[in-house]
Amino acid sequence: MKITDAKVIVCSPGRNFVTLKITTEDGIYGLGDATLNGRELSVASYLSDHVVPLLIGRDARRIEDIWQYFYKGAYWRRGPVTMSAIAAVDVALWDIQAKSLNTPLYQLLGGRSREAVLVYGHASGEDVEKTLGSFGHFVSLGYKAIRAQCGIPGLSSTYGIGHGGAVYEPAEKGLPPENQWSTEHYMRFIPQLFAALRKEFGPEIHMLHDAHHKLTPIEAGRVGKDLEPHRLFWMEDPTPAELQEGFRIIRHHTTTPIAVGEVFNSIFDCQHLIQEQLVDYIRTTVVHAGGITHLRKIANLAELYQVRTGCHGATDLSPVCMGAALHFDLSVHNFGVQEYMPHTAETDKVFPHAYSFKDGFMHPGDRPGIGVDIDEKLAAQYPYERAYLPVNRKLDGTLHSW
Ligand code: EZ4
Ligand code: CO
Repeated sequence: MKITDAKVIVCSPGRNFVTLKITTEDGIYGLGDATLNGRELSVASYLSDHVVPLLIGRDARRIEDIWQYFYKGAYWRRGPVTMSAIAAVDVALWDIQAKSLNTPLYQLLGGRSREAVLVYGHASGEDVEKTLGSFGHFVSLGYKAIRAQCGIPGLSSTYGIGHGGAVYEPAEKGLPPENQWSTEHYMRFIPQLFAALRKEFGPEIHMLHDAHHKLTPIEAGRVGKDLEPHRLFWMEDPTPAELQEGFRIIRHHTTTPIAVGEVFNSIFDCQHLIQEQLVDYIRTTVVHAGGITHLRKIANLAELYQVRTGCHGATDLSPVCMGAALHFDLSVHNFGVQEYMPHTAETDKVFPHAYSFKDGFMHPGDRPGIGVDIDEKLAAQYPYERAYLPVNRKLDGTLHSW
């Protein structure tokens, strides 16, 4: 089944997405997400300038071989741009393979390991009261797992907080906004937030929190310890993970479960974290970690060490990625939870999809392939708009992780 065409579609139905569409000689096509938030055009160029010319004429069924061809063949390995481009090719090929066999993708990945996929939603607010309100809204929608982020008293703005009741959007149009940070303010406040949430919502609902790489290992150990009475499902990205051994310090101080990996792009980024059992959940995702092919290898390594998956799933991962992730989640044995932020109505229209949400769980649907399509005519009405993630500065102006 020869590949006859491949094209990169950049569109911005509310936010930017990069999509690869691969077509074969018999007319079957597949889609892959290649969106790298805030650096979208670099992957679009990597694909159209350097990958597409090498795809034409190849046998679309040779998914593993094509993966290795682009990974080893480029000489320059890994990195978010390369791995997102390879992921887009990989997912498009899995989509084609499943469509050609007239089956939903999960059937090719070992079949269902569960009935449906537990997802967590994003509650946030400028203060405790608003965050409680937002959390309650997600409870009323049926969510069984909810992440809570809150504005910090004394800081003018914090990443991940929706304003005026709206959900937050990762990346804003124009140049990067700047937020304020103080670890001391945060550490004093965050246990109070979760005490209030537990008091209001009881012991059963899963509560998650994202520290977004802002702490040192020993600070993270302290936060984890202070949060222990509130039994979090996980504390995410407690410290930047370039320093994998830093997680050992966190482990020495707290039993709060740790999740990490949304910025990782290969198995080598998490090898020690997994093998030394320094984390509980690995958050690598389809689009940024080399597609279904590479993500399965990460999950298989994690399974040996009782580390579960918890794929990133914010709105900057397109519906194409969400669809692929749900097939992966449904099939992989050591699944933990899937992040889910619904896309806007505009985005959903550009990417019609078979996946659905019900009562806190999602299902990829049973359409052949990944079950996500693109309306190219509609996509063309939403041209690319420059947008960036924010930066973060400490109160004295020093640049900090966000
Ligand atoms: O910052 O998706 O867990 N979710 C997150 C997101 C990420 C963005 C990055 O593009 O941390 O808000
Ligand atoms: Co995160």
